[in-house]
Amino acid sequence: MKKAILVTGSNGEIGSQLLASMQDSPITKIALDINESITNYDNTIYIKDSITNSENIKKLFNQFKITEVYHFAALLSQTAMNNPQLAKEINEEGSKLIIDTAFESGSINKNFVKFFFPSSIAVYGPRKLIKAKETDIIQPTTIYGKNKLLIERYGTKKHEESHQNNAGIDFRSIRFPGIISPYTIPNGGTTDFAPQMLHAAAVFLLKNGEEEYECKISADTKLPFIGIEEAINSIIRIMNMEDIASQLRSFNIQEISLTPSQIIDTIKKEFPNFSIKYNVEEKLQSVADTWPDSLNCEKAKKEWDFSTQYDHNSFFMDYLIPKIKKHYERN
Ligand code: AKB
Repeated sequence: MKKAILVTGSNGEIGSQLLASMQDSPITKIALDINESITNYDNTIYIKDSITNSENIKKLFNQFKITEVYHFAALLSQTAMNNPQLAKEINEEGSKLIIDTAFESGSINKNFVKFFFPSSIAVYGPRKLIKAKETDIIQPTTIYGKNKLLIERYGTKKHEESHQNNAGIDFRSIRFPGIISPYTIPNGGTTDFAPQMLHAAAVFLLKNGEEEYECKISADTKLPFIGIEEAINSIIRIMNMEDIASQLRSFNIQEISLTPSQIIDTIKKEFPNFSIKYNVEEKLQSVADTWPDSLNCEKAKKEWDFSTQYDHNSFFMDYLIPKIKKHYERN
């Protein structure tokens, strides 16, 4: 049976960047997404389907010896809030189906399928924590946060069962903060304001776009963020570890914590005529007020060598702004 890596949500912000990072690898990638593929890489089989299609998911694991799963298919926080039943189907039932099928495949083949699950800072709440630890009290207030916490716990339980049986899955997870990519503009998330502001400023300057961005989160709301490159590097690093001898399976990472006012102050250094107006939306603000303003990343540093390289200024001046300018000059 041919070895393969399964990437669900392969058209999404993280999935598409991970697939791009693997494009030169000779191993077969199976790129599964509900939408038509946006790329055409070698050694990649594109499948347009839902992760809830159990017959086809099981068929994939029977046709290929899937050694690694990167499971990104999900509804983000705001989309989940507006579609709670669909969020339960995709974020919970769909994720359990992928985990169970990987577990069965590993058990039959008497090996461990490495399983990556992107969790989120949404698992925290109801108070806004500072330097939140993985072991802090977590009572998520959003559908999305509850979905993510349930799958963290389910994956950890199947991981423990696998290691008792010496076959099944090796579950690894990162609690992602907001992600800022110079290449894509997310929607449906609570932290989207940060990348949206940056892209709006670049489009205003380079493509005669709107000179003002409407920010729906209050100016002083601090949240943790990470650049897409470090997010992908961290996924690769945690999955390349031969073993992670830790009962903890979901780890905090971040590069920087930012408020909308800090972002605009930094952006204006490069895009001086760009401005934002605040029109706070309660349903976004009420979520942001329950998510931590920063994360303690010591466990990730200790267990799988997570590291960061930027401070507030260099995150923008040395990384985001040069890359976003090149992105819009090219496109
Ligand atoms: C969201 O805002 O929903 C996501 C997340 C932090 O999980 N970006």
